[in-house]
Amino acid sequence: MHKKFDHTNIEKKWQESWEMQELYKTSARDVTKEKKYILVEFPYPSGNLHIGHWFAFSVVDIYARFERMQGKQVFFPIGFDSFGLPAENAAIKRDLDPKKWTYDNIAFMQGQLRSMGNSFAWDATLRTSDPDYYRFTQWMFTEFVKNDIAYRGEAEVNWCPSCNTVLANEQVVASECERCGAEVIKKRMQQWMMRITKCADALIDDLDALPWPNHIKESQKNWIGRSEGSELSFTLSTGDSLKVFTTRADTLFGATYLVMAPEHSLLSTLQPHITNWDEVAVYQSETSKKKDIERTAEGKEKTGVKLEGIFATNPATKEQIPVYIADYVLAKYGTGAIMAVPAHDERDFAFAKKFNEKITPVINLDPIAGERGTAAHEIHALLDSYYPSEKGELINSAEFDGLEVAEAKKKITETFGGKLTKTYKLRDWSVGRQRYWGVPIPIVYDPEGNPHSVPKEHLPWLLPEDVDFKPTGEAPLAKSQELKDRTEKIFGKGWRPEVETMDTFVDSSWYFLRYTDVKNDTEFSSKIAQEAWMPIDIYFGGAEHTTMHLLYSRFWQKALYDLGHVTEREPYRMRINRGLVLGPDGNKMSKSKGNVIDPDEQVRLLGADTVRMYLAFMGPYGESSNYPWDMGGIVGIRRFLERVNGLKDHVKETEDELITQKLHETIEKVTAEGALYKFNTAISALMVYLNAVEKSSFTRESYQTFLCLLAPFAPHITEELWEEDGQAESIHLASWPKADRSVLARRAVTVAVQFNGKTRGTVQVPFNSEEEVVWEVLVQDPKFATYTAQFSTTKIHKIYVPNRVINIISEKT
Ligand code: ANZ
Repeated sequence: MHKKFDHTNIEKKWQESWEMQELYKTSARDVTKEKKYILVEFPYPSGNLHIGHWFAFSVVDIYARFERMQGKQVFFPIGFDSFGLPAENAAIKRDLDPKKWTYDNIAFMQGQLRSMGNSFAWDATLRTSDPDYYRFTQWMFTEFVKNDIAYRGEAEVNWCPSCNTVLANEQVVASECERCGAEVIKKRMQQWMMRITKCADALIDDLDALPWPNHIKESQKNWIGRSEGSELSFTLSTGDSLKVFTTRADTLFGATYLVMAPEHSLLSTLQPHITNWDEVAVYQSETSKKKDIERTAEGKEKTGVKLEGIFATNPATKEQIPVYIADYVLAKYGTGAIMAVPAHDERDFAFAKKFNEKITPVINLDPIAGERGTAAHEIHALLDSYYPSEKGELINSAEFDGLEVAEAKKKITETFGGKLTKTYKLRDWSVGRQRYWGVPIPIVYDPEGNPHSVPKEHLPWLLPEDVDFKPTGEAPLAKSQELKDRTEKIFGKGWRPEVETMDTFVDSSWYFLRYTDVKNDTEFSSKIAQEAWMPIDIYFGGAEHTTMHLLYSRFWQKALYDLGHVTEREPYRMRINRGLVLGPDGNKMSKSKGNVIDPDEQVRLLGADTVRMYLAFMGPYGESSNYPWDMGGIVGIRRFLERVNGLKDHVKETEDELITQKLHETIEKVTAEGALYKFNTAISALMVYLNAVEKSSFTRESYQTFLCLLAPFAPHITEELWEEDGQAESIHLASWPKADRSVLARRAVTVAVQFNGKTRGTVQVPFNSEEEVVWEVLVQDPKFATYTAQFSTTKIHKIYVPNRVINIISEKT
């Protein structure tokens, strides 16, 4: 029976009650229980929770409650990633104070977060823009400076020549500055950097021990892009030596020309010898406007300039070969120069075709030629394509002919004085920003211009407030008189402060450590607190953070670990990515499309229980699929809860055996599916059970069990019904129901009956029956009489799949 309920009052009542009872407060670690540190990526205080936040937080709360009822000691904190550019942009646009804007938003969003009815440990909350948080961010930075993990070095940045400022990648829209529309150029500048590349191997190798989904590990590995190969040197006609990076040293005899990145630093040395420098300079300037992705796009028309007046010598063939610059070779990868092997590399092949360079196959083309090494050139002409050659034997390679690729890589590298190396796509992380609303980099410069860390006793090194942060091309902190005076007062005349702030990815690189010990004002987190809670048992987040945030924070943890400040080498034991909630039209929600679902409105109309349960019902969590919002679907969930609200009318002294069996099946299913984050199928199981009970009746004990199973999904209404049932203690402190194996064993199952592969009906037999039992039942069933009668004359055999199907096959005589 449907029974309406007043969700607004019920939800408010219980949210207040839970808070009063401090139900979800983090207690001291109880070692008799297994710990479960459940982390969700904390929100940026944009001002309003959208449906994606609900999807991120309330569905994970189902999991947190589920684990808690199963006897784990759950730690489920939430905070705010509250530094960042949007505050500054909003401030510029509307002439507001970014701090006020941020903290007002936080206050508002905290109210919205509470309306979810989540079991967050609010006592452990934090905001990364609070001085007592960022003083530790600054302290870590100074530790990293001391240990050469943070350093000042040159890096290529996006530069807006009109705003005179460095831009983050997100601020470059189609090669233009997001603010002013000017064309963005690449520029090399002195920057504060983090030596993440030093950890590249550990960041890849330590993934092996983690049970993360493979696709997440793979995208991290691809981002780091480790490649094992060789460095080989070529002597140029000028006497200079040019180093190339290759993963295919075995193809050295096929290297018919060299290509340097247009930005290669050796070019300025070679300039006096290059007779077509004008052409080179034009090409260099064109290249500087292009992004790496454009330069290396597959199938892109190859361009380049031959360096006239110089040549190189192939150390293996002793041939004189030309040298080019071309944008398909990137300055920042490997050595910024390559040996081109057009016979076996697709890009080199396309380039050689266009510039008419020689193509010499050096790997056996056997599979096509039929005979080793024959007519390689002709085959090439026929194929009109490069020939991929990961495996095979060498040809046209003098004494190396006949060697396998793998062996030849080593031998050729050794013979020609090269060395085996690894190279990575990952670059060091530049962390300085010419922005206002961020952590001030705790560095001061002495009168000679040398950087010094701000000592611990002066931390937090406060963000000055007398700053005009409107973009003028200068870092906003440079305009603070207070910061200048403060620096001179503490350090002496002529000292000046660093005026850059840190990238916000720094703030989110260690927040999970702080949660474990937020009130500690001498350390960022004590070893005791870390030993109690770290590592994070499961980290839920958006698929878009698989690379940057996830990698930066793993690096930060490793850097702290190497300095002895943390107990774990890896912060996250498990990682699950979620997808997106799409608009009802199946498109990404956006104001311009008018397809945005406002969670506050849904909560007002249908209640938080309905909204969270609907989000969980949309599809399996953690498969990073995207699900469209369905109004009919959410109303269906509300109806389900109204039926739950009327369920006690079905409570009787006794219940049918089948209902009992169904309950234990449901317990089993909800428990198993919930553990795999498949909350949608867990909810289906609860629905199936409800349907069965509504047609029959059940005992009070079964009613209570059902409420417990539903409690993580719909925490408010179940609590209300639990109280109505006369329970004194919160349902969320109840233990998770256990399926009774003996009941399950009694359960009847339906087995399909087939004769010669055709289904002719079904039989009911006890769960896990032996073949003989099924056979006994079916021969006694009159509906199969016409089939079984035939078997007295033919030989038969049976194929039986327990609980599913029995197939009786008659053998032809
Ligand atoms: C000769 C060769 C022959 C190559 C062959 C490949 C196939 P991964 O695996 O992605 O690391 N390369 C090296 N440095 C480069 C740069 N800065 N910009 C563009 N390309 C570069 O790729 C390594 C291969 O990419 C290297 O091996 C080199 O081409 C090219 F049959 O050298 B190879």
